[in-house]
Amino acid sequence: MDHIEGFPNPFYITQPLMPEWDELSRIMKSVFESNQLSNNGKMVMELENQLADFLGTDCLSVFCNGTIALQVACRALRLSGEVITTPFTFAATVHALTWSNLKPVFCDIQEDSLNLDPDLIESLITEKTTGILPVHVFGTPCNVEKIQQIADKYGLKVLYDAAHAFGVKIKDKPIASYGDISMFSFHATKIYHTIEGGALACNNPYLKERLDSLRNFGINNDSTVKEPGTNGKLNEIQASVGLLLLKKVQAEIEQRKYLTDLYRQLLHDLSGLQVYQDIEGIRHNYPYFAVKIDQHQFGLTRDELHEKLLQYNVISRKYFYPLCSNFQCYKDLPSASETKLPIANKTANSILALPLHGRMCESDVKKICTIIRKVKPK
Ligand code: T4K
Repeated sequence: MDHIEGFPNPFYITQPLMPEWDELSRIMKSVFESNQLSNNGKMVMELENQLADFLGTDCLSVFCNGTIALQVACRALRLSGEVITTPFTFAATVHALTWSNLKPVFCDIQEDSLNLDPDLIESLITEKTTGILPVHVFGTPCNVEKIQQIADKYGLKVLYDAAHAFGVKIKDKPIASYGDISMFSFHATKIYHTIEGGALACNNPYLKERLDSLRNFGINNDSTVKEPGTNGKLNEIQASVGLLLLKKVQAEIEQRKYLTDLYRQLLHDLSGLQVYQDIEGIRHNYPYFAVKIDQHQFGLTRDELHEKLLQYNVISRKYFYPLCSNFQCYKDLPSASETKLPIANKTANSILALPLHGRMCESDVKKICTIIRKVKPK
């Protein structure tokens, strides 16, 4: 193969979706002129309405980030004791349980969906279990029906970490309609963002009232503080960025779909590199382009491919490595042992996320694929 130049500058896994400058300055001006910068102002209220509409949920509360939102959800659902979750996720999922004085119980994942394996949940339920915290990893929906059946059978709450699943639908049904609460992250690295931010979606107005109170120090009104809340509020500036970006997110998803299809087309014949296809009946949102490396067939380990790509300025990411169950703070939990989590351990060593965002163009994907072909041993 001919010599191929790397990218002149680091080519990152993502670049944030950006508002138009003139629109941004107009909206900022109106916020500053209003003198209301935080505490559930006009922009936050408007954003909540528009997001509830977009995500197809009855009730939605925005937060300063997804991690605090998860912690508030744990408290609002009155979770206690043990909560079953996946080790193949970002640290925040499991840490939110620990910060809520809950014991995470790790459950292995499915090889195809990369999500918590519902067939293994029942064997992990004890008299201390009060909830399940599954993650729609890379936006692929969990087996929501099966998870709900188990939750109903044992009287457990289901709190979905839908950080990656903004706008995903299962047979036209919004992802937020499953479980008791779904958490979305609006961090700058997500397909839709408010710089930092997050939301909790539910279909119960009483629960929303409690979420709103908990994110505002537990204050109910001028003379009543019902319970120890926290400060989880989003401010007016970030909410207005969110309003502007909501108008752009559909185009972002479409461009990502186009680039994802191109990646699939250009990489599908490479032995030892597995691309993931769309699932019938699912409206995907393309938050990441993850590939799975079989080192024997590909000729390089996932880590070696990651290193080789760096030489060409392609900054791929080993999401989610290390596995949460192997963190220093969790590795001694009985459920964290490697023998109990064989698929998750194998997966964490073989998945690589390649750059994907709406500002990339066709030639970027072609170049990354050419580089991958070049570094793969013959
Ligand atoms: N649950 C799940 C399943 C999650 O994935 C996350 C967050 C959460 C819960 C918690 O939600 P939040 O509390 O964060 O709302 C990033 C994000 O910080 C994190 O939000 C996200 N998941 C996680 C998967 O990824 P890093 O450490 O990988 O990000 P970082 O700073 O390395 O950024 C990745 C690349 O993006 C950079 O190399 C360059 C680019 N970038 C990043 C930022 C922040 C930009 O171009 N501009 C930017 O402003 O964690």
